[in-house]
Amino acid sequence: MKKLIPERPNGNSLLREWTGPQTRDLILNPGGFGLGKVPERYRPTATTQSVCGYCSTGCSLEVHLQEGEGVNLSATKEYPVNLGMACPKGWESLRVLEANDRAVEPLLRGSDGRLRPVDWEEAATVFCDRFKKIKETYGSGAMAWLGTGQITVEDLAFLGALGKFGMGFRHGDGNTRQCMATAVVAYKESFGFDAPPYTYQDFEDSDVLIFVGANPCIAHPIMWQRVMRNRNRPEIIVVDPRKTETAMAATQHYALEPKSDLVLFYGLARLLIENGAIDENFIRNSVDGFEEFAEFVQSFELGYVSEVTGLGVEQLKRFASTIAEGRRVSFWWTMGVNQSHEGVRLAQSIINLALMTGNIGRPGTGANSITGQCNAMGSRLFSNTTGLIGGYDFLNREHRDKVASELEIDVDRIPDQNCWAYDQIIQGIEDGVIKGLWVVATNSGHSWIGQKRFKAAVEKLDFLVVQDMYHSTETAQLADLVLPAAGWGEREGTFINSERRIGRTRKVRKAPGKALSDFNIFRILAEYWGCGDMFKKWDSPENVFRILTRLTKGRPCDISGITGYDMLEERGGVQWPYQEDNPDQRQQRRLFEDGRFYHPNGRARMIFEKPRRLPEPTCSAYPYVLLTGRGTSSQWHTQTRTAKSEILRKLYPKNVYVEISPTDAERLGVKKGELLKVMSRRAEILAAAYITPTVKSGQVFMPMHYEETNLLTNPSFDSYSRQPSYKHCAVSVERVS
Ligand SMILES: Nc1nc2c(c(=O)[nH]1)N[C@H]1C(S)=C(S)[C@@H](COP(=O)(O)OP(=O)(O)OC[C@H]3O[C@@H](n4cnc5c(=O)[nH]c(N)nc54)[C@H](O)[C@@H]3O)O[C@H]1N2
Ligand SMILES: Nc1nc2c(c(=O)[nH]1)N[C@H]1C(S)=C(S)[C@@H](COP(=O)(O)OP(=O)(O)OC[C@H]3O[C@@H](n4cnc5c(=O)[nH]c(N)nc54)[C@H](O)[C@@H]3O)O[C@H]1N2
Ligand code: SF4
Ligand SMILES: [Mo]
Repeated sequence: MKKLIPERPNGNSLLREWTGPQTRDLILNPGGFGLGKVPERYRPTATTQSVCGYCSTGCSLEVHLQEGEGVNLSATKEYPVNLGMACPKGWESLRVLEANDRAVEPLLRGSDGRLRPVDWEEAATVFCDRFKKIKETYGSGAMAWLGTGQITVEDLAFLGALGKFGMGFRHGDGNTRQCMATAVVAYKESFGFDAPPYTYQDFEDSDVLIFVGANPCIAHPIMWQRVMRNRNRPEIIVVDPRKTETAMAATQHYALEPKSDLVLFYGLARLLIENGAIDENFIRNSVDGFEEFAEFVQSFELGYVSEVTGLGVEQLKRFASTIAEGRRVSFWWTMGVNQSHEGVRLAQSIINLALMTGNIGRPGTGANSITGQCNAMGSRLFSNTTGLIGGYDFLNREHRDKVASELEIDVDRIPDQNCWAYDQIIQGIEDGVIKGLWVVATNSGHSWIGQKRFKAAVEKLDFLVVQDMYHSTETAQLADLVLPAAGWGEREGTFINSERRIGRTRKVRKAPGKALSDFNIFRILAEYWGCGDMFKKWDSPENVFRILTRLTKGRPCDISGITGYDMLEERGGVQWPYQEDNPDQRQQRRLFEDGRFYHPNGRARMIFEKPRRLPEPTCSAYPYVLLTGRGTSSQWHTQTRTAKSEILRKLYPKNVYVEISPTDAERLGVKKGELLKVMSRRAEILAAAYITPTVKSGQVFMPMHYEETNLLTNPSFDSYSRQPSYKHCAVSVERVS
């Protein structure tokens, strides 16, 4: 395979294997054959590359083939993302395809209430008949889908175009609402387009890295390895109520009160302005709204900020002076920010800090939202849910015309309104407005905030279709029709990672039984629906990819210069933008190098607002804050995949646990491993006590990987992005005596 990996500007070849400090347990192959003798039957005869299908880091994996079939994996050394590293989930990607609860044929619920196998013809006929009946009876506003950031760009585009333009679904959203909606809205308002500006090289080039509500040691382990390669002896600051693995590795940890971040960042902004630590030139040339912002933050005096955040005045001063003294300061945020009742303004308060200190558009800087799933970025641009496919706007007539002409469809098929968000879809089901729901590659019955409500709501549907790799998921169990899908490694396409890099993922296995790739499922359904003609050119993932590249022409995410999959492979992936005319050929590119943003006047905007009250503060009946998030680097979300690897299962606790501080444990008289009753206003669950000083007194932490967690969480949302605030609700904790 031809490889073209250019030298980095500093002369270090990306081809050179890295030998610096590393978290060995994260990057060693924990059970593959890399360390021992390779059994005969697994000796590879060829090797190919494929981007990993879990997290948004987007590592490239070397898939070793025997007679065309993937039998083992290692990490690609030459890929600019992971440079020869992978985490346990990546290493175990092939094993989870072999599980015995794979969905191997379509399943239809009969009048006896049981799911029975049917063939694809019957499944497709039932799908179309039932949805068409709903449409005829109640109108297209009664149909919705929930998609994902875990299928390919081509699949997402197909689902979105088929759903809205072909079948006339009015509503479609996805699990990226649970994850990235806040960053999307924040960037759009501040920069004029949803545009994370960085490249992973920035992890290595910074001299100050600030992680807010992010735990990359667990959630993005290979991004963290890139931080470990930084040779500037950087200050690493972590802002997280818990002393996470990342906080332990940091040089400064600010364990603020949960959800006090907005006050903290306004307070820091005030300090920086007061100390003259701002970049006046940059502000003058590139930023709108600074004067108003400077006035607004005046009221965030040190004493007040200290009281709200629980951080000492000296700590606050040290934090501010670290930013002021840094030459290349990068700000990174993930779910501790996005999943908040005021997430959008919080993300923008981080963006404001980067803008006013001129820490954007230069190496090692940026206001950088880290995405979650392998293709969350693809979902943002191409899912045709929140935004019109290709980075366009449903409300803009010119945009609709352009998309219609590029896709060769009648413009009247393109809605001129935005559709409902995830929570509104569920509300719509509760209200009896939505009657048919199609769930693709997400497990809402486990992951949705206030899970009980979701499960009760779907009982009201006339028709629930679940398209998944496994028939055993919490959501598939509720379905009227289960469509068996191929998983990672069983289909072709592309993912877009956190640094906007488009990479190829490949078919190296045949899907089991009658399972089909999502792409082929969409093709079949289009035919049976009677809109196959609209998609006659959508006959292979690569052809769809080419259609999409043309569609983006002229947008900030313009990738019209990418000629096809070969180009992605030859270059170690390509970051957007990559225009047809005179594209920037560098392999590592960041946005805003010229200080120009995407608003019509080319300037960025500082946006701010008074902090809001907590939706559910603690009280005497529910005195603890429940924090939730990722538990280990070996667990993925609702565990439909990772629980199927024997090796991964050894790396994390089987049953649900709750992390509690030694102080609270002692007060309650709780011993390690003892069962605790955790109650919120919505539910009561049992979880084993895990006593640890990493959580503070008055707080408890539960990983999201166990079904119980979202029985407790409180369905509250950011009002601009409608992203759920998963990381804060009030609970009580008791011994089970
Ligand atoms: N192993 C593994 N990796 C994953 C995933 C997985 O399931 N497993 N999922 C992927 C996905 S989709 C995503 S979105 C990412 C998520 O990646 P992260 O966001 O890094 O992970 P989380 O653990 O959800 O949340 C990060 C931190 O936010 C903190 N936090 C909670 N409340 C607050 C607050 O009020 N303020 C601040 N500053 N911090 C707070 C939590 O204590 C937690 O440590 O991970 C991706 N990577
Ligand atoms: N309490 C709490 N809850 C949370 C969070 C939190 O921090 N705390 N985080 C939220 C976040 S950030 C996220 S992203 C969500 C994730 O929530 P989900 O999206 O519900 O989680 P997954 O387990 O990844 O579900 C993906 C589903 O798709 C299936 N699947 C995998 N690959 C394919 C494929 O190629 N095709 C098809 N058709 N199916 C496939 C899997 O088997 C699985 O059932 O959870 C959210 N929920
Ligand atoms: S860090 Fe993410 S992309 Fe890389 S191997 Fe692990 S799960 Fe896959
Ligand atoms: Mo996510």
